[in-house]
Order: sequence, then structure tokens, then C-alpha cells
Amino acid sequence: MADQAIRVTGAASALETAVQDKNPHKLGRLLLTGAAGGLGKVLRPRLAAFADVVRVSDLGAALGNDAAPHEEVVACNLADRAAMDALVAGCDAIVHLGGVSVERPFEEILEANIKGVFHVYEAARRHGVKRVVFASSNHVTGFYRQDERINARDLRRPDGYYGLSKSYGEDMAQFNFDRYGIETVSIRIGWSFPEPKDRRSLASWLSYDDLTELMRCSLFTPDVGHTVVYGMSDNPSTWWDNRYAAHLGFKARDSSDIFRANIEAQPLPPADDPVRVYQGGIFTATGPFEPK
Ligand code: NAI
Ligand code: 15L
Repeated sequence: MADQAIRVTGAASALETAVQDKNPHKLGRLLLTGAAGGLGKVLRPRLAAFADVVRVSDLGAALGNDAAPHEEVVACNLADRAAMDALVAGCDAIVHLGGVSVERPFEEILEANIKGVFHVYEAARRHGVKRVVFASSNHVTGFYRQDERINARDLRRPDGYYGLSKSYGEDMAQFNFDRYGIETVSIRIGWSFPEPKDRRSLASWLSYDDLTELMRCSLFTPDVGHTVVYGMSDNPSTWWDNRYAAHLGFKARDSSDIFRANIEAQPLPPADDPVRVYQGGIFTATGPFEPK
């Protein structure tokens, strides 16, 4: 248990070394969008194991100018088609994390997420990029109940405009594979933060080390077509079945079990509270947003 706790919070260096050993074929240049966000900051140093050069991008105000030796820092708005085209030029693969990451009014989602993912794939097609890893979300299927177990082939049931935008991103991924042969792994991330905060995230937690390993599998597994995988650690209970992503070879090493006693000491929400009923939790009850 102690060993698990250390891996959950510890530095990435040991994992990076292990990852690199398994990966003789490093990429030349990898693009990371959303690099100034929570997961972008975690992945920035870790992606050095996967590519000689990591081009890191986000909105200028969030990004700053500091670049590690393996990095190129390029400010770019996902909603700007020409800027996105220039951003992608020269890259071998894209990890697309950028965008609005919670439920928000449609107009905000439209710019960052819907136009943004369109621009990613348009630029990928024009510049011959053949692999994208798309940060999708569990909110693509947020209206399933927590007593249901689902897999990637079950009907999508987005729980808001945010979930709808991720569902659109997955459709863009499938379309761009069918039409142009651009391969994507869409990771329906559960809850990727240092630790779970409630019962819901006990089931959906994805540790940062497991996220990094899932990124490695998503970038380097051949012939993924468009693969959808739920991004979760080896948690004691889960709502998701990853049988259709077995070819990625992803094996989670962490488990939310080490947090379970503390979380289960929290008071239980009422039986009809969305955080207790639906996989998407409070997202299923956020909004509507009326025009101002
Ligand atoms: P975050 O909100 O911390 O980071 C998102 C980044 O995207 C921010 O740095 C933001 O400045 C950038 N961004 C927003 N609009 C932009 C625009 N128009 N142009 C350029 N950049 C823009 O989110 P986080 O937690 O790091 O998540 C990363 C990705 O993973 C997101 O796409 C999110 O939807 C997805 N995800 C994350 C989960 C998690 O548990 N952290 C769970 C499910 C999905
Ligand atoms: C997400 O998609 C969000 O990006 C993240 O911030 C969490 O809210 C997570 O889902 C969740 O399901 O709680």
C-alpha cells in the first residue's frame, strides 16, 4: 500500500525511464494542446520520454514563455483556423487536451471544443499527421446510471454541451480515420486529479502515472483505427468495461482503493442526488444557461 501511495504522488522519472525502455521508436515532434491546464502541466515533462521535441500550446496568457530544452512553446487559440494550421505543421502526432473542460454555455464550447477539434483534424489532414490522442470524457456517457456497466460500443448519452462536444470529437476521429486514415485513440477520461474527492471519483479515478502509461499505449500501439478507451485506474469498483480497447495493452498500476476508507467516511448524498445516481454526476444537472 505504501508503495502504491508513493507511485501515485511521486516524480515521473522512474516511469519515464521505464516508458522509454519499452519505446525504442521515439516520435520526432509531438504537439500537446492544453499544455497550461491541469493535465497539460502534468504531462509536459513526461512527454519528453515519447518525443525528441514537444511543441506545447495553449492560450498565450495561460502558457507563458518558459520552455524546457525539449520543448517549443507556441501560443495558439484553438478557434483560430489559420493559427492551428501553422501550429500542427511539422508535427508527427498530436495529444489534444485543449478546450473548455467543464459544462459551460454552448457558445464557449462551440469555439474551443467544436471548432477546436475540427481545426485539429483539418490541420492533421493537411500536414500528414497520422496519430491523434483525443482527451474525450466520461461525460459522453454521463446519463448512464451508476448501477450500470457500459462499454465503448454502448449508445452515447452525453450529459450536456460539454459532453456533446466530446461526442462530436469522437465522431470527428472516426470520420477522419474512415476518410483519411488518421488514427485516434479517444480517451474518455474519468477523474484525473491527484486523488479522488468523493464516491463518484473513487470509481472514475485515473492516476497521473496511469494517464501517462495510457498516453504511451495510445501513441505507440500500431493499427488503432479509432479506439475508444475509458481512462481509469484499477479501481475497486467501476462502471466501465474496456474490452474493446484491449489491443492497447494498457494495464493500470494504481488503484483508488488506498483512498476508499477516507472517502467512505463522507456522508452519503441523498438517494436522488445526481452525484449519486448518474455516472456524469452534477454535470447532468448543470444549466440550462439562459442568454444574458
Ligand atoms: P483544464 O481546464 O485544466 O485545461 C484545459 C486547457 O485548455 C486550459 O489550459 C485552457 O487554457 C486551454 N484552452 C481552453 N480554451 C482554449 C482555446 N480556445 N484555445 C487554446 N487553449 C484553450 O483541463 P484538464 O483537467 O487539464 O483536462 C485536459 C483535457 O482532458 C480537457 O480536454 C478535458 O476536457 C479532458 N478531461 C479531463 C478530465 C480530468 O479529470 N482532468 C476528465 C475528463 C476529460
Ligand atoms: C471532466 O470531463 C472534467 O474535465 C473534469 O474536470 C472533471 O469534472 C471530470 O470530468 C468529472 O467527471 O468529474
